[in-house]
Amino acid sequence: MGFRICGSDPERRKSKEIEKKINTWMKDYNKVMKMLLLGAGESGKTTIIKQMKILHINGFSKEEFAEKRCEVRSNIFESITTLLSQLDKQGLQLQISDSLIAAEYIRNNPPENPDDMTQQYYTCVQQLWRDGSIQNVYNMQNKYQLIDCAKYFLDKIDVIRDVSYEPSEQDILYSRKRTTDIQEIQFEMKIPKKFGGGKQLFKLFDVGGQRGERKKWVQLFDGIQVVLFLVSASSFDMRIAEDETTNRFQESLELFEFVWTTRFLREAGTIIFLNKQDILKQKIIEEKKNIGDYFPEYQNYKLDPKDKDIGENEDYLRTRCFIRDKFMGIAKTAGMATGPQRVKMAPGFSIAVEEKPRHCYSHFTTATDTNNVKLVFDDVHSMIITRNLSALGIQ
Ligand SMILES: Nc1nc2c(ncn2[C@@H]2O[C@H](COP(=O)(O)OP(=O)(O)O)[C@@H](O)[C@H]2O)c(=O)[nH]1
Ligand SMILES: [Mg+2]
Repeated sequence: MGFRICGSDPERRKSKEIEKKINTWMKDYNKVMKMLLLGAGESGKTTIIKQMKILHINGFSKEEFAEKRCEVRSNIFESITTLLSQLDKQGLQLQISDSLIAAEYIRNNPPENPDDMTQQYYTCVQQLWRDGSIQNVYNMQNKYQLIDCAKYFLDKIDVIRDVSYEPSEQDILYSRKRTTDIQEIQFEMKIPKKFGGGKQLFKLFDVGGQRGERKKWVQLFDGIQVVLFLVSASSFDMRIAEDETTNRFQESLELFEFVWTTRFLREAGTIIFLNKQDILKQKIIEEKKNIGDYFPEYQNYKLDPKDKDIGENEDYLRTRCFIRDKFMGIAKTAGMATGPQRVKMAPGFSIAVEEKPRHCYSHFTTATDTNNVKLVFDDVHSMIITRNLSALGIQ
């Protein structure tokens, strides 16, 4: 990458200095960009890792396909057993007589291994999934914990029950397995020509999001340049799996406040992915859910004219912008009111340094949609480059 700046002597000296700065920066920049995915459980972190594998690495290996096949089948097992146990808890009864036999079979024959589910087991799952009461329980899912992909896989049983079933990329993106360790992937992205061309190396870290996993986060904070904070924007009417009383959206707001204010991540750029927009849209438009029932301040929230989008449902737009602004509100206030910070220069000698205002970026995302993630990630990449250049006073 080369920047040529011409002019008179003092200008030339200044431009030399800038060029030196750029070269130093480019050296670091060329090394590796360390990014960390953070967010509550089930917000979509691991799905982003999968998308990066599809977009920037050669997709999934044979072993991964086999592992995901097992994961998909285990998701079917988990979904149907959850729905059945909730049937009793919600005081409902199966509507079709064949369903009673199917329920008995499912209860008495749990597979030892998800890949060992018998054809009869699949037939019973299908029978139950057709039953109106199971559908009713499914529609009450904010009252208990059901994985987001339940419907996606239960609708696909005919394909998944086949002995030669191979999961598609879409199936892999929808499959759910709780992350309990730290995963790291490395990939390259082309630097757009307008920024000088070449390649940028990324390291992306994924962690478990549930409460018990969060103590492992801090060990990764050192040297992180960008935090991608994932929010499950559709979860405003749900409670967290850990204690079944805390609202998921509230939990996410509090977690963001911690991430935004921790001194270990002060130097990192922060980008919020307001994820699961597809589910949010469906909840608002088709299921007519109202975020105001959970967050009363929504009633007074006005959609800014710049956020209007012709052709898009206004209730959905208002809800997603309300969610965004709750996070932006934290970014604007939390951790910024501390005034000048004292920085220790030598024993007994410190100076006051005015804190730079930090900017938090956000995107509306659907992590299961590869095209959407590609566009968002290209944008994130350009933003990182521009941010770094502007920190050097060049843009
Ligand atoms: N429909 C839909 N499902 C999503 C989206 N993002 C993630 N999921 C699903 O939500 C579940 C949890 O996602 P995961 O990436 O494991 O969350 P993590 O706990 O933050 O790593 C998985 O079944 C994903 O397929 C999204 O934008 N839309
Ligand atoms: Mg995960």
